[in-house]
Amino acid sequence: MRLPLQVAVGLSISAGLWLGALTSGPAVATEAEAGANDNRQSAIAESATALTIDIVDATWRPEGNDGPSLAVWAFAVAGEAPTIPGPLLRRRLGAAPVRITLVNKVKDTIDVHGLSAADAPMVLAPGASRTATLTTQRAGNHLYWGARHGQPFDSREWEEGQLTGAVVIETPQERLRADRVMVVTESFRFDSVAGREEIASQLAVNGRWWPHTERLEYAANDSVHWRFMNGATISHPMHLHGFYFRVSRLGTLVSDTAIAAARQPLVVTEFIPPGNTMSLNFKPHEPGNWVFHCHFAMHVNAVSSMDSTYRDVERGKKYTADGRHMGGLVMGFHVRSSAPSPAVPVARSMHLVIDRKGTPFVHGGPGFSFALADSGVRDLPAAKRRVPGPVLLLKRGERVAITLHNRLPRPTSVHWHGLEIESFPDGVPHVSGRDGRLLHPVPARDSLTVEFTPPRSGTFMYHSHFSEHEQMNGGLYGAIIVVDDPSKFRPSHDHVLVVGGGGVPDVPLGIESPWGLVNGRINPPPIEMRVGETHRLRLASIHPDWKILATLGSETRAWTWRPVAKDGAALPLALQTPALATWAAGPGQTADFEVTPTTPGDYRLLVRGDGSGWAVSVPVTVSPRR
Ligand SMILES: [Cu+2]
Repeated sequence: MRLPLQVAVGLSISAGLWLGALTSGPAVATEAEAGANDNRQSAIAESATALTIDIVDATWRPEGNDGPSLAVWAFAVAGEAPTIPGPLLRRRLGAAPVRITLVNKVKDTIDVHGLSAADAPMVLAPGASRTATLTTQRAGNHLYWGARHGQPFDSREWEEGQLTGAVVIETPQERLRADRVMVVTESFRFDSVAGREEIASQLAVNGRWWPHTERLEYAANDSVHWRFMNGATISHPMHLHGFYFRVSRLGTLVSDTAIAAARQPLVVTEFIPPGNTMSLNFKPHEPGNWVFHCHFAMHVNAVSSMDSTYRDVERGKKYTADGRHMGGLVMGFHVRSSAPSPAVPVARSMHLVIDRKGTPFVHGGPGFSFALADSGVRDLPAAKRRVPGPVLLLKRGERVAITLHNRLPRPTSVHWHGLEIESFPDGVPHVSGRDGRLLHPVPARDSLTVEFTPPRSGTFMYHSHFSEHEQMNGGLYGAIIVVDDPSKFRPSHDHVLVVGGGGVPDVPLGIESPWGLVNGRINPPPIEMRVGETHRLRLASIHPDWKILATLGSETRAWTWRPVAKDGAALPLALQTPALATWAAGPGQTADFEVTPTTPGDYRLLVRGDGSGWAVSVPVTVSPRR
């Protein structure tokens, strides 16, 4: 049996010191310490036409020298230390092809994919070497990866999870602008803990686990270009705080497609399946500290770490305010500016009480709730303490001060998801803020007032950004609707549907909640529509564990609707074309659709967690024309 987790004892190695000596000598090397690869430097020199890469046993410390030391396989440029992810293979479009020789120095037969134009992988028996030609005729991003012989990409488990590297073929235009390449990797297996099978996982971005990931630095209004590659066997809905981004390329393991500018929506979350890639661009106009992270709660907490101390905290659902409430698939960046934040007068004050849910969930168990109160702190009746939180109807351009009254016996924090606001109120404890003034969690039975001005009308969300797997499954989520004129908001024709968690599950670590709700219900009341009248559906996907699939229509036939907005921003006109009424979304995404029913009758909006076993059917009743 393999022992993937090895704790190094009495061995002190500087993370910056690469042990080149270990890679020379015998064909089967001793374990070398893998360095984190920040993907700034191509492993292929400009004039080179050949490169040799070894597959080696390695130890890896994604959480720095004090964190666990993991035994994995890794790629290494011959004569150098291995890196995680593997060496960046970056070339100019049309540059001379490169002969890549792979040498297998581990004891298993390894298939390597993604380096050769041939359909078949390079099969490397122990000690064997193979050569492929990396061509540069097509621009884009893709992964090269290794696996035990015969294993597909998404069955890779522990050792081979880190046999992953990026191939970038850049266009002349792309070459002129600085960009960053981020590669997500994961080692994965099942562990038996106290008789329960739980998932053991180590996630990383460029070889590091938050808070050890690199902090990027930008000036306000820099043009930011990232290439994001998902080398894990699981999907990641990647969410950017504070700013919209545009996706200019989307790729898979075998292809990459540029997206025309007219078809690039503004988004705050993009769902990236295993093996897929994207190029994204944005201009961070607002100074301060920000994060770009996966919106699956378990990918940003201790479930994604092999640090046993931290995992034990997660098992016990115990949280501290020491900043380790968040870990894993998170990149942080800082936007600097010498301009002070302008003081803007507050036009409206709101009081949001955070308390226990008034009644247990239908499926069992207690929860948490948001509720609006007229003023000040108060104990609200059970009937007001519901899930999801109330729709916060805000006016575009109007500064609002929201006082969070935390009545829970534990800290919390609230993120205003999708709103382009200042850093401090953004809600990430110990991170949000600027110039040394950092946001902290709202302590138990304490309060905090944040203020911001929503600059754009649309559909947004608010949710806990602290201990999210527990607090978001427990009910701390809701919708924000920003409109130009709140007096003209018509709930009769403007329907808000929030898909979220339905209770904190008692499941083994790494196992998703079995419950999902629409507007807090497993049996929501009907949406009333009328033939010939246009209704707007505002769908918000905020279940911390599940991608959702929604379909509007009859049992056998989906309607046609018109997508009008994504993540709160109006879609480009080229994308506002009638489409089959289906929506697939990871957590952290919203979408607005317009629909004009043509035939009276009983229909439904069916919402299910993809692969989850739960589904909620929202009845849709269409009355005849007035
Ligand atoms: Cu994720």
